[in-house]
Formats: sequence, C-alpha cells, structure tokens
Amino acid sequence: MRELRNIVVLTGAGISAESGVATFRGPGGLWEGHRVEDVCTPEALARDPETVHRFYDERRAGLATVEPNAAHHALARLDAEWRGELLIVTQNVDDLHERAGAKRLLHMHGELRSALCANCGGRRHWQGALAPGRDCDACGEAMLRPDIVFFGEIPYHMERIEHALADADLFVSIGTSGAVYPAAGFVQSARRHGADTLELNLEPSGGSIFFAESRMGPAGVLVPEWVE
Ligand code: BJW
Ligand code: ZN
Repeated sequence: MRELRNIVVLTGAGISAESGVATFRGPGGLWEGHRVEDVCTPEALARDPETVHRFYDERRAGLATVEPNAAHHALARLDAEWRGELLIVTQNVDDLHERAGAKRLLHMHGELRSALCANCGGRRHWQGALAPGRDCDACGEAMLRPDIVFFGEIPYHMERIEHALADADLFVSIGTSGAVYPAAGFVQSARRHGADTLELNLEPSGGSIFFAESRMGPAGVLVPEWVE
C-alpha cells in the first residue's frame, strides 16, 4: 500500500449485513417481501405514497437498533490515517459509516435520515416518522419524500465520483452484488484509467470478473485485514 496515493472505496449492503441491516438481494433480502417496482420508483411514490413511506419509515426506525461493525470501523480508521486521497462512496442509505467516524464519504443513493422536498428540492434532517402532512419548511408544500435515489433517477455526486475514479490508483469494492448501475460500472471505469482493483465480498458478485483480485468472506473480517 505504501506506493499508493489515491484510493476509492465503494461499499454496498454487504458491509452493513453483520450489523443486522438486511441486504437487498438473496435469501432474507429486503426485497423478498416487497416487489422492487412497488417501492423503489418515483412512479410508485406517486401512485401509493403510504406504502412507500411506510417501507422507509420502518427502515429508518431500524437504524436505531443497529451499530457499525468492524468493517465500518476499519474504513473510518483508514480515513483518519490515510494521507493520500481517499473517497468512500457508499450505495447504502444507512448512516453506519458516519457513525463509525468516516469523513471522506459520499452517499450516492441518498440517506434514510434525510428528507427531500419534491417541490423545491430543499432537504432536512429526518428522524423517526414525519409529522402528518409531510410539510416542507422552505416552501410550505406537503411534498417531503425520502431522500433516496429510486430506479430511473440519477445518483448523487456522479461528477465527483467520476473524477475520483479517473485519479484512483486503487479501487476497492466491498459487499455489493454489482447488480445496479452506474455503481456496477465503477470497476471498469477505474480500470480503464489504470487503477488496481480489489473486491471484498461474501461470494463472487456479478462483476467479479472485472477485478484484478477478489477475496471472498465476511466484510467484518476482510476489511480490517485489508486496512491493516
Ligand atoms: C456480504 C456480506 C457480508 C452479504 N460481508 N459481503 C439495464 C442495464 C443497465 C442499467 C439499467 C438497465 N435498466 C435500468 C438500468 C438502470 C438502473 C439499474 O441499474 N437497474 C438494474 C437493476 C439493471 N439504475 C438506475 O436506475 C440508477 N440510475 C441511473 O442509472 O440513472 C442514469 C444515470 C446514471 C449516471 C449518470 C447519468 C445517468 C439508480 C439506481 C438507484 C438504486 N437504488 C437502490 C434502492 C434505494 C432505495 C432503498 O434503499 O430502498 O439502491 S437499488 C438497491 O440496490 C439500493 C442499493 O444501494 C443497490 C445496490 O445493492 P447492493 O448494495 O449491491 O446490495 P445487494 O443486496 O444486491 O448485494 C449485497 C452483496 O453483499 C451480495 O453480493 C452479498 O453476497 C454480499 N454480502 N453479506 C460481505 N457479511
Ligand atoms: Zn419545499
């Protein structure tokens, strides 16, 4: 690691699995009981806001019962100690990276603890269930929605992420199935720009073949091992 300067780390639901946050796909996955298209699209929100809000209210409430695990703590340690460039890009909407102390962090798919006004684009902190009406302080309209990137919407911070990938010497992907774009394409983007690539995942993911190296196992073991 000594010759490396610029590191980009991508994390997915697998890094929070050992904290007790459900992953999306696979056995016991979050979407086993919900059809994706029922809850994770702007159309679903327009058609049936109650169901969509209930789904996110439950997951937001669930944050109170979970803690960062060894993998989140190891990345926070890397963030504190790494003197080169570092960017942790998480697809996760939980707040476990920041609770572990990570600072150089971007949430590309939004955050459970943020509310977005569909009318004016204003944001506010969102803890627990919302007041009836879901009123926006900024514009007065009752248009607050979860600040989550649904299918068909453009993920956040794409320009900064693309720049970081172009400058990366090392790209590390942790706990993601590689099923959802554009994140699934980051490895090829980093590679094209000459980065070394490493995958840490419980099992070979859809994108495994694109990584120079893949290590299989639980993030709580593999991430601290890699950071040391
Ligand atoms: C462990 C572990 C342990 C378990 N240790 N590991 C056809 C082709 C290409 C693209 C498209 C297409 N049709 C549509 C699209 C685009 C679409 C897309 O990708 N669809 C696919 C389904 C094909 N993408 C979009 O719409 C995105 N927007 C977009 O593309 O805009 C256009 C654009 C982009 C860029 C520039 C300009 C324009 C938006 C995607 C939004 C995704 N949102 C979600 C839902 C958020 C709401 C919510 O949280 O409820 O984000 S989808 C969901 O999947 C969530 C996640 O962040 C995301 C990724 O899932 P993740 O993290 O990989 O979880 P899992 O469960 O899939 O995998 C967990 C992994 O961990 C597994 O491999 C386990 O083995 C492993 N694991 N335990 C280590 N202990
Ligand atoms: Zn507003």
